[in-house]
Parts: sequence; C-alpha cells; structure tokens
Amino acid sequence: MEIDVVLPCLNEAGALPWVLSRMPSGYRAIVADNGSTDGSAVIAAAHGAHVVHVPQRGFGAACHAGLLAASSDIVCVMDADASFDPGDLPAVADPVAAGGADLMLGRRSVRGKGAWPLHARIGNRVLAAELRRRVGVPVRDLGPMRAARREALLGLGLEDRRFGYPLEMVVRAAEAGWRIAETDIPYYPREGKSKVTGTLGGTMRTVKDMRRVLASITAPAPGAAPASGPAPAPLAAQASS
Ligand SMILES: Nc1nc2c(ncn2[C@@H]2O[C@H](COP(=O)(O)OP(=O)(O)OP(=O)(O)O)[C@@H](O)[C@H]2O)c(=O)[nH]1
Ligand SMILES: [Mg+2]
Repeated sequence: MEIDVVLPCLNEAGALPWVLSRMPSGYRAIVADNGSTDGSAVIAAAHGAHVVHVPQRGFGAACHAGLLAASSDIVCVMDADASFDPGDLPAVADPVAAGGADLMLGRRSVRGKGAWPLHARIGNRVLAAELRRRVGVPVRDLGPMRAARREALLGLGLEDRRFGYPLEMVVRAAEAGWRIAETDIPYYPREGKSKVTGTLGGTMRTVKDMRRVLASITAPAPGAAPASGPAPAPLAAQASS
C-alpha cells in the first residue's frame, strides 16, 4: 500500500535532500512548492519527489494543492524543513490504516536546542486547551505531522489557505465527529532560517489566522462550553499571504 506524503515547501533547498532521503519505503513524497526561489523544486524532483507548483502563497494553499495531487487512500502531511524525520511517518499513518483513528496528529517532542521557541510552544498549548474546551478534542498539540484518509479530508471542505489550515483541519474534523488522536513524534531544530515562529511578523500572522478559525467554530462539542460572540466571518473571505 502506497501512502502519499504532502510536503508544503517554501525555500527549503537545504532541508530537502535529507528529508527526501529519509522517506520510508511505501511512502511517496509530493512536494507542494510555493514559489521557492532557491531551487527547491529542482532539488525535490532530483531526489525523486513528485513536485506540484503552487502559485498561491500560504501554508494552507501549499498543503491543499498537495492533497489535491495525492491519490493514495491514506495521506500524510509534514513540514519540509527537516524539523521532522520521515522515518517517523508510520507512527501517524499506522493507526489510521488500522482503523483506530480518523485523524492522527504527531505531538511534538523536542529534540535539540532551539527546535521550538517558547512563545510558539505557549501559544500552541493555549490553542490546544481552547480546542479541548470548545470542540472537545483531546489533543495537547496542533502538530503539523499528520495522517488521515484522503477522501474524508477533502470532504471536510477546508477553506483556510494560510496558517489557520492546520487548526481548521482539527476543528472541522471534530465537528464531523472524527476520532482524533495524537502520538509523540521527535521535533528537531529546523534546517535553515525560521520563517514563522522565529519572526515577529510570522508569529503575528499565524495568531491572526488561528483566531479567525476559532471564530468559525459553530457546533459546540457535547459538554463543551457554548460558543459566544459575533457570527463567524467566512474563511474563504480572507486574503492569502
Ligand atoms: N512560512 C511559509 N512556509 C510555507 C509556505 N508555503 C509552504 N511552506 C512550508 O510549510 C512548512 C512549515 O513552515 P515553516 O516556515 O517551517 O513554519 P514553522 O514550522 O511554523 O516555523 P519555523 O520553522 O520556525 O519557520 C515548511 O516546510 C515551509 O517551507 C508559506 O507561504 N509560508
Ligand atoms: Mg518549521
């Protein structure tokens, strides 16, 4: 059984050779290249990946284009910056294949200094707590290494094309009654310069995108506190980065 692995990529030339060389057998890399200017697409192709060119900028745009290009029953998603080892993909894919979970998340377990800045870690923990409270999802991390069934994922109708995409996936899956679980996955210092968590602009953009997704939560989980506040703005209305 083949499993497609979507790798959103924006200027990850330094990371791709290692990442792609670590794909376990049976896993096929789909590099969704988001207009890289450092030769990432050529390097990805040279290392055997299927390359999808994604002109619309944004993490969600890249992930979604990769998902549309995938054809396997189960698909994985992971960052292309060498912060994860593809050798760990079976830990998220196997429970989905075995029917034990509908969406499997890799909970980041830090290995090495500087892998996960404190502000990002705290922000992530606050978000996970909010998710537990609002939609009853038992996760402690919104980890970007994931696995789910492709057609079911497409059926969620995700609209975010920026940095709210990973959160929107969990929210919509929870609203659809999916069984969501997490397992520990090693998280290493990324290769190359940080674009998001290590920069003020990237962090602020992410917080803004995440808040927009939280505002779109409609169905409170059984036993969760009822949602309050103004009607949610449609995610499709947002601009792309
Ligand atoms: N920042 C950014 N990353 C993108 C985009 N499109 C695809 N990516 C890729 O998405 C993955 C995650 O982005 P990262 O920049 O690593 O974001 P992060 O892990 O939250 O933060 P840092 O690793 O600290 O920069 C990487 O593989 C990026 O190359 C985009 O428009 N912006
Ligand atoms: Mg990263």
